[in-house]
Amino acid sequence: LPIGIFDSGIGGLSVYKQIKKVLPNEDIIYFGDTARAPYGPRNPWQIREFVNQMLSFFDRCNIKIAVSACNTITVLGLEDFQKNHDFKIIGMSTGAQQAIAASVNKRIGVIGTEVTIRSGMHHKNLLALRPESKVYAQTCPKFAPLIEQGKLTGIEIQDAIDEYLTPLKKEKIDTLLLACTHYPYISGFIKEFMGDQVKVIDPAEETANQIRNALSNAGILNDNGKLGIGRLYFSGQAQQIRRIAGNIMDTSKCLFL
Ligand code: DGN
Repeated sequence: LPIGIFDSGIGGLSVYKQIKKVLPNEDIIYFGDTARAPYGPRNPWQIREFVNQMLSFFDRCNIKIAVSACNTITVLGLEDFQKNHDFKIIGMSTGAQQAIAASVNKRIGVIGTEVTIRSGMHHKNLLALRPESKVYAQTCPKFAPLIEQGKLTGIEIQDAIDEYLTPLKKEKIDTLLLACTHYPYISGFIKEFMGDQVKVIDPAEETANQIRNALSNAGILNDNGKLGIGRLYFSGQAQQIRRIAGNIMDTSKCLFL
């Protein structure tokens, strides 16, 4: 059975890539709700309704595990969703452990959507691991919509980076946690802006390892040596998304549906 990955849009493809690296033999079904992205500014009740719709799609697909490749969904709490489904639902890792390990001056930045930052989840997790840390959280509402439009370079994204990251630079953070799965696509520019002394953490690597462990513990890991197939579904702008996806990942083993 395949792994089901879902996100508000194309952000989760950055998680897809990491999962593919760790679990190359697994088949994957990806659902991106591009017709209704971004979720960041939406009401939590509405996001919950959309997530229930995506999960009932996965019920019909017969998957073995679902991955919420979206922080905005994960911070709402996955326990309620879990009740109605047979497959396990794994959310985005917070990356807190990695960030704490990376930070020397104990000044850590977190960037994400409005819902994610408002939830305070990353903040709490970081402080739980090292209470004397200083955590600087920043919402970046322009990032995900620009990325969804394929604007990964250019003046608009540069201006947004300047606007959101200047305050974090002033706080002299030495570690920056990407708490949104869209941001790895612009991590090159983020690193360039923040400078070499700042370590940028993408929690997707940890998420992929968690999935491998969950599958292995349940005895449902696929290691037959055959490269898995990806089936990608998008609820809107399919043509444009297909082009953008082709720019950000190897889609040769993917079917767009
Ligand atoms: N990629 C999603 C996340 O990790 O939060 C959200 C993007 C969005 O819908 N704004």
